[in-house]
Amino acid sequence: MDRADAAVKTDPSTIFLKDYTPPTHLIDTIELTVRLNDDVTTVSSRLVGRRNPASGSGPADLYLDGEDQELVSLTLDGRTLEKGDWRQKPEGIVVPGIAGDFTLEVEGRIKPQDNTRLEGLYKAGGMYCTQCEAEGFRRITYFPDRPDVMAVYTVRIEADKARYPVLLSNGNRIETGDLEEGRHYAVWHDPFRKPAYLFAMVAGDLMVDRDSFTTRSGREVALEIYVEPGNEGRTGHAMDSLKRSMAWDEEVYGFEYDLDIFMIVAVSSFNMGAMENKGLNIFNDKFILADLSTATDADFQRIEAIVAHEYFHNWTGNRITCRDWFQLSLKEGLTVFRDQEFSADTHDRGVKRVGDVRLLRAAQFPEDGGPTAHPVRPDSYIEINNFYTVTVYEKGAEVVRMIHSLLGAEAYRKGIDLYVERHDGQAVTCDDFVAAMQDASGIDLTRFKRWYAQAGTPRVSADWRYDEAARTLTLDLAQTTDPTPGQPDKQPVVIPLRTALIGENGQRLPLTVDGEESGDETVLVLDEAERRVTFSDVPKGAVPSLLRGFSAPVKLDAAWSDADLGFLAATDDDPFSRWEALQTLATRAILAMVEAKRAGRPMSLDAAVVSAVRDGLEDARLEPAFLAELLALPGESMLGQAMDVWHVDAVHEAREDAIWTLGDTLFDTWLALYDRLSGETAADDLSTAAMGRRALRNRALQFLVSSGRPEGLARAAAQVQAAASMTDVMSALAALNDTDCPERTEALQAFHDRWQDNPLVLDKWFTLEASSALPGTLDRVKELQSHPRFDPKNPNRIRALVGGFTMGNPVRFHASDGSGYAFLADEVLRIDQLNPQIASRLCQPLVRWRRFDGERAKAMTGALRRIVEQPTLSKDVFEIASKGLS
Ligand code: 0A1
Ligand code: ZN
Repeated sequence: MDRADAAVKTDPSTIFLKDYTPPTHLIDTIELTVRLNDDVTTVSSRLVGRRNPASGSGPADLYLDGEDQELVSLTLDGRTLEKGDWRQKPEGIVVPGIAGDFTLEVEGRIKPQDNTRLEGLYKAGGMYCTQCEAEGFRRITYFPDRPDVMAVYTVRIEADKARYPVLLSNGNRIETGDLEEGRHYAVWHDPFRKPAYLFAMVAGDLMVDRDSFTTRSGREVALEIYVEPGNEGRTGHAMDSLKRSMAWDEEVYGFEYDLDIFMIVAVSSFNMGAMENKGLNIFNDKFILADLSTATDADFQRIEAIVAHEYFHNWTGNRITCRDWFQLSLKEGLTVFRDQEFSADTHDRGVKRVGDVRLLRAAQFPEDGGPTAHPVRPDSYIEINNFYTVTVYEKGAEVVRMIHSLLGAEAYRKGIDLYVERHDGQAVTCDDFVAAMQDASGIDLTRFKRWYAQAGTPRVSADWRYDEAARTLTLDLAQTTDPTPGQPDKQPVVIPLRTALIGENGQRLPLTVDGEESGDETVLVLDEAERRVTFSDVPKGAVPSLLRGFSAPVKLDAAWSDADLGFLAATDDDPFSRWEALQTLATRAILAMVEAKRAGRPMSLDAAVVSAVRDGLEDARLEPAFLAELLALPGESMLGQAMDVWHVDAVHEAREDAIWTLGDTLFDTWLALYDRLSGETAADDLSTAAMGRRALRNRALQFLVSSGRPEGLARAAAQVQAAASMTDVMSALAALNDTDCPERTEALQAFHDRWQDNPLVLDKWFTLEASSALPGTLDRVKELQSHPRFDPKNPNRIRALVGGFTMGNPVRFHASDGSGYAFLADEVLRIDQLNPQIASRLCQPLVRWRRFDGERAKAMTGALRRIVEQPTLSKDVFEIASKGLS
């Protein structure tokens, strides 16, 4: 077998958007036969294609991508091709001189059982499954593996009947039957043209949960969720989420499902969250399996959001797909925006927005300010798998959200309708999407499109003056964006700033903006470097509420005094802005403590924060879920981002001290709140309101434990023991996790013993162990790598233990002796040999070295250098580590 080992890539080439050319040939149909065997799996395909008129006429080379397989034979229009009739390329083959219609038959052999990269066809547990996005199909058979080649698929799967009774692929099952030697087959036909990345197949001994959904036009769709034996009975929440997603998409977007069957398969080894293959979504089982005893409220909500996301791709991604991978945000930004809105409509809109902004700031802002910064539509890549990023997904969603704000809901919906009318069945670009929005609304989005092309997080400054005599408030806005790699000069972007003025009594004031009456809330558009806005007839004491709802993905530096922030934290009716005011106040106070600590002065938390927290606790109007968010202090990495240099230890200590102060000063209030809510929340109530009460109760518990008083520890230990729900158990364990006490040790051990046979729950335990701020955690992580239930190849296990340490434990990962960095480099190099995608993601924390002091920066770059110097590095890790050093 000529296995081109995927690893050796010392000088990987860069692919540029500007080099895009249409495919030379189109493939209309593919008939694929996969014969699964324990040793060698054979794959035969029959492609019926033609010359692409958009690319030219006359003879042209047909390029077929192919990797990590043995090519057995090639037949063109019935004639077997000999060696000289085609050329081998490093990552594919070329069949020259194809001018018109053609039929190409390809025979190959693969070994899915040896596929540790989890791209293409592989074995997960006892089943076969596929992952073809972005470029996995080429690991199954030779094919023009690019999203603008869309074909109709007919797929025949053959396998041993006893071991693989279930055989699935996209579309409709059109034939089944038995074969000799205990084997059987199934044939599937998908009537919709699709790119190869949406192909999927599964073979296994699986349990199925069946239901159905009647579409608004009255068609009945069979719904099936497949899991491995032992996991049946844990798919109810996913099924319910699916049905609600289908109804929401009809109602809000007018999108109806288009096949007669929709299937989901949950697999135990998966590189990402899930995959939207046409009619056959494949999921990381972590995002399907849930029941009351094993899943937290956060798990339930995440499952719901991911099920919705993948389902929503049926229209935004599958019916209309991407022309090339630079356009990835066309489907991902839009689909994330859609799933965010689904969750907001389903639960609490304000809480959802706060959570989304938290993620954007914690993960996307650092990416946008670091060496791997790239635009929502990147210009170049070495390995496309590295571009499934928070920028493409989450910032991409913010870009769609801004279009929604600028156009308004009605014109946005018209834009969507026009987009579908123009492009259904096509592979298109972000420009096509924006053009539909522009044409449907009549709003010029030319300048807006800079959001797709320009990397970096814009900084917006806002300053204002009040003229008491004239009763005017003059607001000065300005924007800048720092240079990012390859983009030294930045242009102004179009920033919608949702704005209100809050009067002394806490009410929104009527607005007159530059002489025009504008209701009591307006969207100010900042599309130049600077803009001045004058509000007239403004009473004394009014405070501007800016960037309401986080209306643009920017860093706002506004001239609020601490008193203004305290006022907004107590009164602002926009949930995001209210939360933000308290966050900003707390950030200022904790950073002042960091300064004090570094200067050798005693630290003390500003009393303004204590009283803002007390005000929040006393505000009976607030929903518990929102209050739980309001009372959470900014995390360590957020605080680190607010500093020129992230002083890891001082930030950790200052934050701990701030939490202790709040826990201690307001102890009686927390205790009363905790005890009151304990009586009010049934553990099996999964309503949004009950989840909110649990969140608030567990926030109170966190402060109680942090106070260090025995009543706090006792309540946490009792909560673990009561084991009423996984949410309560996990919250109590998390509250205990940084305290060196017998309660912690006993609780963790008991949790381990109870759940050691459930891999997904045991992952929670691995993460708790890895994210403890106690000294000795790194040694514990290394010890746990030999735990009998730790599978060093399984992405979920790696993310739980190694990722739990490197991403979830700043104070130990960034130990000043560099031990955390050395550990990560070893892990990246180990995992890269097996699974480059996972290794490359794991490597990310090291590229942020510029944020740290000289000693740490040196140790981080040393670790990166050790990685880059490894001769058999994958393209994936090479791209990230080398950009990290540049
Ligand atoms: N399209 C999927 C995510 C996904 C992307 C890449 C994968 O393998 C490299 C797998 C899944 C989504 O947005 O959910
Ligand atoms: Zn997606």
